[in-house]
Amino acid sequence: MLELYHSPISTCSQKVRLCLAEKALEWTSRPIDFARREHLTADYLKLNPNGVVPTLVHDGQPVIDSSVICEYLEEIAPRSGTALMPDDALGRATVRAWLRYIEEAPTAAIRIPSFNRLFLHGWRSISDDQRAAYVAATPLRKAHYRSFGAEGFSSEAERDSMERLRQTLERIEAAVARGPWLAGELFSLADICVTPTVVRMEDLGLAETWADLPGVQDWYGRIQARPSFAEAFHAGARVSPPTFSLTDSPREATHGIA
Ligand SMILES: N[C@@H](CCC(=O)N[C@@H](CS)C(=O)NCC(=O)O)C(=O)O
Repeated sequence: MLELYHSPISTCSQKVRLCLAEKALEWTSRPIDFARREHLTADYLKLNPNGVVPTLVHDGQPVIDSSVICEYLEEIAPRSGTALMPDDALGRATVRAWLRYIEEAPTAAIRIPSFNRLFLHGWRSISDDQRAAYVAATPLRKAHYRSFGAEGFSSEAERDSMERLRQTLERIEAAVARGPWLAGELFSLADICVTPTVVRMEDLGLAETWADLPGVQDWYGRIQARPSFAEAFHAGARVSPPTFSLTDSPREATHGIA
């Protein structure tokens, strides 16, 4: 039995939902409501001490970290649905190198424009004490929320993020020219794990970043045409800034953390 603790708009959750759909695996949804701080309860922290989503629970055993979960799903069900890892060691190393890069560069970078454009209003509308309480409660993201502050991330941080996101797109462009997928002939976990970042860029109005990259456009079109895309990005999983109006209550306004 597979259970996924996740949130619709969380990019890390979207990676795992794409993977589950490609692997054609049955799973039970355990939605986590950030606004209710369900990711920071004692019970959830027992499953995931980092206080983040997603968490997969397989026959009662938790598996954390989205890329690790994706590799795990491929390992437990190699012959179910789409094969997402190459057969040869070099091919698998290529995919894993992409996964490390995706975590270090685009997945971290997209948080800056996401937070500034989607969550700043909500974060600002709560009191200093409430913000401090959140920082105290989050096991993994204290520094992140401290630098978010009440003013959001700086323009330098935005610039650095856009530089890393552009680099990612240029690497995709180069890879799919040889491809047709990131790691070669096989659609793999590398394609899956970078997709939510590209979707989020589009949702934030940043699609111009790949206007001069035809290979990225073609690759993204092929990804969107896969049935897994509609499953993972179901209704309510896409965002459009501003997500929250000025009349939202702080509770609603802090709903999405992704
Ligand atoms: N390395 C983790 C990161 C997970 C992560 O950052 N999740 C975000 C949503 S995409 C989260 O739960 N954030 C909670 C918070 O910011 O307090 C993974 O890939 O699973």
